[in-house]
Amino acid sequence: MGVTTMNKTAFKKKFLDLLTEKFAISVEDASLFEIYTTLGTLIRSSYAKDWRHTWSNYDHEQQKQVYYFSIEFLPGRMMKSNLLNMGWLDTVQAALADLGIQLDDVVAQEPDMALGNGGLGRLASCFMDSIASEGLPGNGNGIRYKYGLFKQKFIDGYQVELPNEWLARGNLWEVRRESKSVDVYFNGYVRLNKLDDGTIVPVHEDPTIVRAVPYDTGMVGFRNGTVNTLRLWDAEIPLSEESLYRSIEQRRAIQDLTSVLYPDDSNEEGRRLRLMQEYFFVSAGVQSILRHFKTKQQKMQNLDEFVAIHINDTHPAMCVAEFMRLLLDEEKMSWERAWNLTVKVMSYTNHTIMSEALEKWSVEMLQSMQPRIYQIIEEIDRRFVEEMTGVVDWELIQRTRIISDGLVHMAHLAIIGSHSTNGVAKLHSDLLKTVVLHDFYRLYPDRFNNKTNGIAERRWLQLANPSLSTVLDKTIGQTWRYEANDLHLLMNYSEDKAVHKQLQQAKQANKERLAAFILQETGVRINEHAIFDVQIKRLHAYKRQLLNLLHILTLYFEIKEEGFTDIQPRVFIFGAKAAPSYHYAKSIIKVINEVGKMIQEDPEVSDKLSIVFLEDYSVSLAEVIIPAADVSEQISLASKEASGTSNMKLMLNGAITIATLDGANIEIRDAVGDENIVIFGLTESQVYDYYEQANYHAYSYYEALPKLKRVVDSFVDGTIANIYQEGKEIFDSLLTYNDEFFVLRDYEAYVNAQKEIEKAYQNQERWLKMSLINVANAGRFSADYTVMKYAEDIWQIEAKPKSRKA
Ligand code: 26M
Repeated sequence: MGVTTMNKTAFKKKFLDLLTEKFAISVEDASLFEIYTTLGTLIRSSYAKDWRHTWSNYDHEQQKQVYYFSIEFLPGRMMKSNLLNMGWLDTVQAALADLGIQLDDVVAQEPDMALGNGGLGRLASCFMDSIASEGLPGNGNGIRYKYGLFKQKFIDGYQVELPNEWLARGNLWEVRRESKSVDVYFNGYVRLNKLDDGTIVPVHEDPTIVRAVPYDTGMVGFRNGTVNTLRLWDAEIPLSEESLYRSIEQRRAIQDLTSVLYPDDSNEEGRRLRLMQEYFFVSAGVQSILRHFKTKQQKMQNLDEFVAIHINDTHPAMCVAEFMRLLLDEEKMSWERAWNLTVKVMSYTNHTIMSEALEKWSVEMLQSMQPRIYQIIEEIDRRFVEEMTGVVDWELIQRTRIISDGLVHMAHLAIIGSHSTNGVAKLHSDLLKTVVLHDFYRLYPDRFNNKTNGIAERRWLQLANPSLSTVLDKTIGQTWRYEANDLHLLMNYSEDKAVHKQLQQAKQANKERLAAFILQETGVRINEHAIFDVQIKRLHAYKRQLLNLLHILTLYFEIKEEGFTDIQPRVFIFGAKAAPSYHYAKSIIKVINEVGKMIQEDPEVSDKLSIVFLEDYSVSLAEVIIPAADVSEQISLASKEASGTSNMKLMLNGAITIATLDGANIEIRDAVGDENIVIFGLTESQVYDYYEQANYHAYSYYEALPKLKRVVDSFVDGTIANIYQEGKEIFDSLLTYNDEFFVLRDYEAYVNAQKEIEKAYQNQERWLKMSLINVANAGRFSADYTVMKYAEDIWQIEAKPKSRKA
């Protein structure tokens, strides 16, 4: 790569030349956006050769590649991570400084690429970074939405959604590849043509044809010369004859196809456009894989030696049927051979146990939109039932078959049509086997496995937290920058007061940076020496932001009504978007905002407590919040959070976790030990006992605990202004509807756990040691290790031996 040989002088010359070429302007007169565009163009053209080589090497070496199909990708900004991975970051930062430019001002010009809702989309992007950084042959396949996840504003404390036009000023990183376009068929009907020799050929009659045009983005590996491809598809009107006569409505329908990302992060609403999106990127992706494969001198029968397809949640589950369709109808393969290949090629990850999120489509909708795909799914279902009949009992077959009660069950299709089903943390994978997918586990025990999630530690530590990174370099050397487990070297300094001091200073600098940001965004001046207590994740009842609020109100009343004075000052920081149609979640936002206002306007408490609910939580905002966090709130009801990944990011940045034994929190506890995390609340088995015995009575906790009663009453007794309806709604959810997520049950344990946090913080020596141990043990959650496990156990792909650039 020409990249690492780039020195400051050479860079400056290239940069200034390009600025003149592109804009005919001097650096003094250039706008930040012109500088951003110039730098981006230079970056892209500098990895272009590696991108081409990566691609042609995979081909030349006939390497097996994985294609990660995901309806969401959430990379955030890309400029700084590209610079880091190319090995350019320090050089460019210094060169620009010489020219009087701050790199951070330049990178802020880039809009976040927010083509995802939350955990699932961000995980896909962390995986793209790690796959490239491990030199693994892997590509992403998704949708190029015109509008990203909505922008969130608060008006009178209410969430308001605004469109996110992320492409308005163009996108530097993508390359449109017209020549790789494919056609995707919708609607119409299937005629089975019988040929003279008796073979039957299905013909898709009267289809609506949509042209799928790919936009490719380079995924730059960390200093290894690998640049993989993220391929996102856009829908266009085909230029063919008949389309000239398309009605306005038909044209609109095609443009709408890739227009918006659905903003629900768990509720399946079964909308027709969503189903169209799913088939669109599945068909385009699978067609382009097979088209490319056919350019190789290889037999179709050996396809599984060259291609792995990963189904990220059920949204791309139609990969199974589309792959079958192409092998059967286009390649004229026998059913048995095609099916054999399909199961070997496909693998599936489940991301949630919440039943509302399990996708089911009505037979009617799927059949009318995809007549041929529906036929194939029917045949997969028929053969499944036939194969299982007489082998297992009838009820089990009825519960696991793909089509039943007029619905097509997408998870069933994904499991039956693949060789691997994995959960995303140990507990989650166990629950899949014993509860959620137990029936399938009985049928296919060997297909089930765990792959605990991971995070791109380069982004979440090296990029987001330079202050801590510098301390690490000085203390343990630089190897942690590419071998995350080397963070463990920090354990040698767990008692070292000088290192503690440096960690404290780094944290303080990050807290000051966040405080300045908060002042600028909200006008609120927060106490920089308070505990920064952070809960950042989608707003959902099961994640229990409400429990956090009950604790805040408890502190409030202790100060106001019980005369407590010696509490450790705390700033409670929230970042969360609610799905626009999720009424209850929006009520929680409103109430948190009103409580925040009440506290802020009350001088008796405002120097001890404050709530900052930052608008428009995003990847870039997370990069400012996480390094400044002292406390990480991971308080979902045990069994509900499949893994969580903000828990890993916060731990990596030295925050102490207060958590239930849910998702990956359990593995974080195992990593740091009981003394370095605060655990509270019901366990998963206690939750399931309540379900079995149906003996939870929320009201009895309300009655028995005076502090809890005071807090819950405040939602309806006028204590908090402007929440008449929302307060009532929340009050009722707890008492009238018996508190679905056991908030009142876990309240007392949570308040006590918070006291433990406070006590630990007041002993800074102890706190800094805890914090250090968290950083030191976060290496195991690097997505580099996670994707290597996927590569070995599931995809069976290999990296070429590493040639790491210094
Ligand atoms: C469904 C239908 C319509 C529109 C959107 C959806 C949908 C979108 C995203 C449903 C679910 C979606 O994501 C679920 C998700 O983000 N799950 C989270 O995945 C993370 C990565 O594995 C885990 O860490 C989280 O625990 C899990 O909640």
